[in-house]
Amino acid sequence: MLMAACAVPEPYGPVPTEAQLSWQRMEINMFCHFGPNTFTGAEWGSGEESEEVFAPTAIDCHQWVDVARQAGMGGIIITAKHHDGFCLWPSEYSTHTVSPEQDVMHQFTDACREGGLKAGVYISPWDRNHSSYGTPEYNTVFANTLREVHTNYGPFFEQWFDGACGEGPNGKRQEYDWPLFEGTVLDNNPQCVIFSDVGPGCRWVGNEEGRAEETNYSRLKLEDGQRKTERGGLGDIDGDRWIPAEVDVSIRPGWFWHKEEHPKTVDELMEIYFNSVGRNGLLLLNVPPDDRGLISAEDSAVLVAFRAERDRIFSRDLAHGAKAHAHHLFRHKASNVLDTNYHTYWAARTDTASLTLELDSLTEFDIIVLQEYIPLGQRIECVEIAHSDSVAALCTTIGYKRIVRFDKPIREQQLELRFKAAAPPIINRVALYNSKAK
Ligand code: FUL
Repeated sequence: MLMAACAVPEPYGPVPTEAQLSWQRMEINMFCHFGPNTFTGAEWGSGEESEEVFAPTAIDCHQWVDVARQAGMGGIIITAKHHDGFCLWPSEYSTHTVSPEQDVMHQFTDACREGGLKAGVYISPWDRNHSSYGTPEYNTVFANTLREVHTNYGPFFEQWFDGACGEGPNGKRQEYDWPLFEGTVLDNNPQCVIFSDVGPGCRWVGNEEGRAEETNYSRLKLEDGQRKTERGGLGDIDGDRWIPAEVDVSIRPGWFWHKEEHPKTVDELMEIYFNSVGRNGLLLLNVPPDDRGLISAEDSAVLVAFRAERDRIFSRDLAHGAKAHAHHLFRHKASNVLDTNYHTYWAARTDTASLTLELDSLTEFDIIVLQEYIPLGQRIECVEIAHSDSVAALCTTIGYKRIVRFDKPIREQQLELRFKAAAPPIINRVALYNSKAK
């Protein structure tokens, strides 16, 4: 029999669907920009490139999957069609495509399935090649294209809709029929998380630099499908839909591979990690395959080192073996924040509530990881981190995950976390790390 104290608390506000929750828990995925631009040096192809331009000499999507797995990523999103309109599969709805023998989407989705990674797809509505672009007919063409990709190569964990809307071959812009596009994806693939500037599955964080804001609500307020307030990556405190932020950024200066460009350093990638995953965002890191159709040795070496650096810091939780006490009435006990079971949590009874961690011995740490149990909503608006006579106030959000860094390491045996929230806090994880430890 379940004790009353163990009953699941009421959710607060909108909550993620199961698909959104598994998506958020992936934390880091790979983006692969690949197409004619890989061979021409362009970032936005004109749509007039000859199909023969696309000629990878040694394409191997299994290699992409191996690199992504080694980098600790759970999924890969491929640009099946970028703004130049070139389709990486032999589409019935376009003449600007690979040959049937070259079907990259087939190879890509097979490699993901075989390697145990989730496959996602970017299909640009902006099309600089298609003759119907800029006319109402194009919306039907694009919906057919979506159906074709999702039924022949799906299921996909994410559909990436680029917000770009430029001119087509006849100089006209298209009025996109978003409800038709979204409906087509979801009819064929109900679990697919749809990315766009405003969701419905997840939203653009508002920049391409790899940075969410410190305050980042996973809620949005929309009116007629449009954002009510323009607040970049912040989300909306009073949002009525669960639309979390995705942080897309490229490992290189461009989105496509260019011979003369080089990847970011491990330190730059770590900064991006802290500013994305560490600020309640999902990191979508673009790693563009080269003109052979392979991820370059330079990029994979940085990715492996990036993974090793995360493992070095986060493999030893210094709060392991500590005791946690709640100071106020609670519904689920405080010690649940210390285990690694995602679905156990400390649930307070009051909007302002605190807990103390008592560590085994004096411990030096410079990172605190906090996680709210988002299946019951996002609640925290402020947390104070108090120890000895110092209090660091963090009047921002936590959400799925917040990684707080301290410039100077803290050496303490006891630590108090005081939360202020819109509804009683529900925290499923508190962990401490020392980034300087060997
Ligand atoms: C942008 C596009 O215009 C870029 O080429 C790239 O695909 C990026 C991810 O999204 O809107």
